[in-house]
Amino acid sequence: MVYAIAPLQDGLGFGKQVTGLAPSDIEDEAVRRELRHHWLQDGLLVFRDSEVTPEFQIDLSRVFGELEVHPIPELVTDGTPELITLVSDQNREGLFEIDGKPSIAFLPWHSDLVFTDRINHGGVLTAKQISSWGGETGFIDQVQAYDLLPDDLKTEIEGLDIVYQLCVNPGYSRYGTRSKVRTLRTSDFEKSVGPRLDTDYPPVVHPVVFTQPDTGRKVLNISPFGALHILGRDDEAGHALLQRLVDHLVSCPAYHHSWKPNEMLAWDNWRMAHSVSGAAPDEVRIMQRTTIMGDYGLGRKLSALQAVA
Ligand SMILES: O=C(O)CCC(=O)C(=O)O
Ligand SMILES: [Fe+2]
Repeated sequence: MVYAIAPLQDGLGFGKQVTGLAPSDIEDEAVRRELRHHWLQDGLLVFRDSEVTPEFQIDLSRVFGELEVHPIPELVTDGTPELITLVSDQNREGLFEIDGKPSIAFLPWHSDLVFTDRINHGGVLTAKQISSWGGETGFIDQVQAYDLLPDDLKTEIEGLDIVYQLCVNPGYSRYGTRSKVRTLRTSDFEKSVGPRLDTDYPPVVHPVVFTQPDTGRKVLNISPFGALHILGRDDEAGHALLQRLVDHLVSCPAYHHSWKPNEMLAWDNWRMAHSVSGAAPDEVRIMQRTTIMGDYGLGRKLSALQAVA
């Protein structure tokens, strides 16, 4: 079977689906170039009807760049450091009530590694165990979000930065979600990582707007989950502005991926905000992801800025 590339969804404005890609296809440099082109141009690639194995997932990830080991050791997979494993299991990980409904897996809109000063360029995600309901992975295009901003906001946010810190519970993030989140069971992740947040994951700063090096397009570079405040504007007006930007971002066109077997998702993390909807609490959902290295060069540690000031 020859693989095929098509738009992901009519009228969406981002994303491609790639059907029937085989491991042998990515030995060809022309295929690798084509995939890289769409990854950068379209932001999100949905691979369907591929024979998914960890080896193929890792080899496919290397089409887009070198891989790095994720900076949170709790997530790194034993024996396969190229992969993180994200387990949602109410007996080990968090159980939440989202707007009154018990759920696992819920993750607010975010960019990966925004809590470090070097945001990775992307990831390739697979589902090891799928939920019978929920657990959809959502995507919003931040290039489109920038283009859709009113002109006055485009002017107002030029040159602004946002302070971020790793957030270990969706209910703690001021800008994570408008849903009402109640923790029914504290996750093992929160218990393990929470106490060493300030030592291992101190606050960092990223610009609100960044220009994609490969295309010259501007990106509304906001990760609601983990955002603390606009740098130097931790006041009512600053929070109102950030809330307005977050409200705009999450109202932009979104794609919600409902997982089936033999699928992989690849996204450009410098441009695609993503989220996970709450899933069936009495089941176990397991995902695995690679972390594709890169540095857009604009992140800084807050302590470094304060030392200069
Ligand atoms: O579990 C998912 O569907 C996505 C989790 C996520 O945010 C990620 O892999 O970066
Ligand atoms: Fe993520």
